[in-house]
Amino acid sequence: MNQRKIIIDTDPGGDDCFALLWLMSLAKQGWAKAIAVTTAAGNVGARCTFTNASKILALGGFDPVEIGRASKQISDIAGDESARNAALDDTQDESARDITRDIAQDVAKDAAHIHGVDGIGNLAETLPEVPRPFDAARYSDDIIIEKLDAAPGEITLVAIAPLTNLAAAEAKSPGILRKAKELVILAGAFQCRGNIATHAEFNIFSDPEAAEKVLNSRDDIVILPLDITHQLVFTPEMAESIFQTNPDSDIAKLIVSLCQFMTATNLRYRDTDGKNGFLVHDAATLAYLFYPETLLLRRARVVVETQGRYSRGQTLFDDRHLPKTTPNAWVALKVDADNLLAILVEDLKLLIE
Ligand SMILES: [Ca+2]
Repeated sequence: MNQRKIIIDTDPGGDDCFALLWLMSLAKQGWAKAIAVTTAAGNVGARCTFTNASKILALGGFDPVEIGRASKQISDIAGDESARNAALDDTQDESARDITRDIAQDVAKDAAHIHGVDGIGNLAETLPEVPRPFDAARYSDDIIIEKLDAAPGEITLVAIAPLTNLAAAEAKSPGILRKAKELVILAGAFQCRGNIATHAEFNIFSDPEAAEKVLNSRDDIVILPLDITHQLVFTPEMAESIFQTNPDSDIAKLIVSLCQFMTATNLRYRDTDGKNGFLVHDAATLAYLFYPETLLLRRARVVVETQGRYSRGQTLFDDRHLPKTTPNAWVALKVDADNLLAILVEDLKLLIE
């Protein structure tokens, strides 16, 4: 069997957890091999995303996989305790006034209002402690550089977080991202509303300069944008059907509880157009790699706005009818959401049975 080798760059994050669980299922089935998990600050601070990734991997028995911590310049800012405490203060107050303020504000420092203060629905404390110290972990950019250098053209890099680590790797080692077999990213909003600013998607908005650097790194980047992930509503019924496969499984219990939490916040923030469920954005990257029949993509020159007062973080197509020598991406604009979600459910059942 031809196993696809994967480094996944992630900021767990409720939907990140579902992507990690899906990856572990595909690995268990023999289709994928996790080379490393590199964490970034994003949905919550660097320490939380690192700890969450550690706990999720341990649940699936993937303890030996190396996990990187957010590259230095970000962990110094977003991972510090005062930032985390500030997020805690914000999200514990659920008054209507604060919710309205959060929805209306142009700039959010993280996405704890969607994912919980700890990033995974306030469930981190219910998961077993993992003896993997944050301070002893290598930085994510260093891991990306080492792994891609050691096996050029062999490893698929999947990025489902702000692109800080990838940009840091490219800055330290120019050309390194071209050594990935493929670069698949969850990013952008093209012909739909944004989810953090009017036209910006969270991962791009969190670090537009990093996104720009990554978009300029190669000419075949695969982008899964909000345009298709807005349709990926994972429902409590789906979680329940997975749970029934093996009610004793800790992963099954996590899936139900996390789905319950994420569904509540997604409804509160009107992310699902009123549908009862939550958006499993990050899972779309694995659908592209392992079930490409669920997606339609177009070739494009994609640019990112790094300056605008209202449009910072917006991704745009250059659709002028002028000769282009520099298309840089394939962008998914259509998805067979029913089938993608059904496949995800069945694969998660295989993980826990
Ligand atoms: Ca993510």
